[in-house]
Amino acid sequence: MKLKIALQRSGKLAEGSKELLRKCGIGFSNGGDKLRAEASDFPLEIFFLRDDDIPDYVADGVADIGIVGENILAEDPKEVETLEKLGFGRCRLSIAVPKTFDYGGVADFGDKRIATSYPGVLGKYLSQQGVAADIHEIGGSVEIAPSIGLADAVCDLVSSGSTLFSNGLREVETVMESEAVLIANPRLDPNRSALLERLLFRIRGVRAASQNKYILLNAPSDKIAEISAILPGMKSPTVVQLAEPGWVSIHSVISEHDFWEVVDSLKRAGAEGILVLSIDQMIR
Ligand code: PRT
Ligand code: ZN
Repeated sequence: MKLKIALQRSGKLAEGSKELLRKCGIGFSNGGDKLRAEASDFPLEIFFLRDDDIPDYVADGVADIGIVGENILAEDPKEVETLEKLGFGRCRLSIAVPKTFDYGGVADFGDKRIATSYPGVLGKYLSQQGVAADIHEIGGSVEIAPSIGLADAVCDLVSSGSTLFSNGLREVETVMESEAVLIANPRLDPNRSALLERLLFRIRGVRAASQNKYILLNAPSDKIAEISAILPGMKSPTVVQLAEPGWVSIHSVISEHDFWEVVDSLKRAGAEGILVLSIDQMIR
């Protein structure tokens, strides 16, 4: 028996999804237009699909789990469980207006036409703001709608902002933030649930590793207590004697989030020769 996972075949989530499985130690052949692959070292069968179809496949049980953007689920909710945010495929659904639009606030969209592929999410957002705009649903190339006279504004996914910029548009409101998430069929049998738990354990290890760094530094022995207090580590820092008397090397794990603040405090406390390495796996 195998766990079946649905991934985007090509597009913005495809690479991140495959890379996540590989970092979990799961190898598979990625032969061009293949729609299906068997993992070589985990009981996993992989389906490569269009992203929009993934929630349906998972809800119907054709696939047990899948990776998809939160924006897709928000627009078209399906009977699936969201298990874990995956930290890639980050983007935001934003409203943008032509540079010539004299924008004062959301109320300006009253009676204006907004082109989008996300009529559901946008409609909910505007009604929460008490604005009645004319939402014009289009399937793609939303960014050209204002220049061809189809709409006054657009609501589309943005990551770097360069698509908006090169189409003379300016981002004015964020409707939602999104990233890739792992979803599952809510009625998995116990065998598949057990496989999913094994996979989730690995995914969490990969995620924790990417959010933490391994740090090594040299310090005078009389600073061990002060520096250890700054570096909690997984248990407590490792302290190793250096060949030079009176000096030690201190090793620990720190979160990427407060990395620079920690480094500043370490330097103030007398740390020297600070090295920071990335971590491949982290099992708590
Ligand atoms: O063929 P298939 O249906 O599978 O793919 P698709 O074309 O429908 O989807 P795809 O690959 O464009 O996006 C898949 C998912 O990636 C989305 O549902 C989001 O969750 C996520 N994602 C992350 C993005 C972006 N970043 C993104 N920048 N999806 C789309 N874009 C598009 C955006 O629509 C716009 O056209 O990229 C352009 C803007 O990018 P910037 O960098 O210029 O701002
Ligand atoms: Zn799609």
